[in-house]
Amino acid sequence: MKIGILGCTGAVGQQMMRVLEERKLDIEELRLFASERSVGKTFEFNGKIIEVENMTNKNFDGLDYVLGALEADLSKEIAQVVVDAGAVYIDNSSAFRMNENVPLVVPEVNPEDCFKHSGIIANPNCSTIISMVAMNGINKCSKIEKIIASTYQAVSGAGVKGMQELNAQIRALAQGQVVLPEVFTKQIAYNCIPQIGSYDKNGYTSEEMKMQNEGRKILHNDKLLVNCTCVRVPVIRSHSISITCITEEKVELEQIKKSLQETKGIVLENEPTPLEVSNQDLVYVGRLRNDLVFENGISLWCVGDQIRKGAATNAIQIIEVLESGIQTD
Ligand code: 11C
Repeated sequence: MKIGILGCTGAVGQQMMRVLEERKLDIEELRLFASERSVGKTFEFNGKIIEVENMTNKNFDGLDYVLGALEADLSKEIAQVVVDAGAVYIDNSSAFRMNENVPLVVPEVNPEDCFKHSGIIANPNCSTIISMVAMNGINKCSKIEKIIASTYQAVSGAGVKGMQELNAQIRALAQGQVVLPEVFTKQIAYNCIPQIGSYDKNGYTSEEMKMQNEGRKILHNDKLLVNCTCVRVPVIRSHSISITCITEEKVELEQIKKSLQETKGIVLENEPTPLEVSNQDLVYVGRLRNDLVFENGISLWCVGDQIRKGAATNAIQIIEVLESGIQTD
């Protein structure tokens, strides 16, 4: 395979390189692309030194897959050029997620959708990926009708600059200095910020609405209702989500536990924390219990590494599904 990475210098782009190495994909050539200021930088991949190319030259000829780790507006500009060059474009941004002819895939949940692409496949939002891996185990027992979720999102969701801001604020505060927020709207060190994304007319943010809009597409359930509150927390790189889901029929907790244990990509552990779960590709599910308010409600806590399963690994698993050629539906 010949693979390209767009936005190779960012947190997700860098992680894509490492995951490609770890999962031992059969790669004949890897090409790295970034904006002009990174041209000429080098990175080691599988023991070889690769020089970063200028993305704006738009030379993608000969590539089989291009992984996009760009902001949505840049991704929109470049996607068609990638597709016209003959590559399948796997985009981590929100640019194409809700387009009808773009599959939105979590490989543990809806791998069959990968094969319905017309050149572009989208990676879902990171909290949505992690939540849907967990929801999949329950949805198999009885259709999930409603989800009430609160996210505890790491600063890695805002990229390298987000992680730098948290570390810099902790250091500055330890020295008694005043800190001014740049990446986040308020001080993130020793704090929680109940806003991620821009506000919609309904009072929810763009990030919160992704859980419903993208969740409907991934679970193939247009009627799914989601009430989500997204919160930025001073954690470096794994997102946690507290979820109550309401199923069509009453399902015994033991049956749900068994289904989660048998579901791909999940580890059941009572109190998983973001620190413990970081640097892994699995979604940890804990605090599984019957909800006290809704008769068919199940409550749980799930955690996953945002840069890996919430972004880079998910995109590379999509390549693995396409290469396996196995359509499960
Ligand atoms: C965050 N989840 O933690 C966001 C970043 O939909 O791809 C990724 C936004 C997205 O800030």
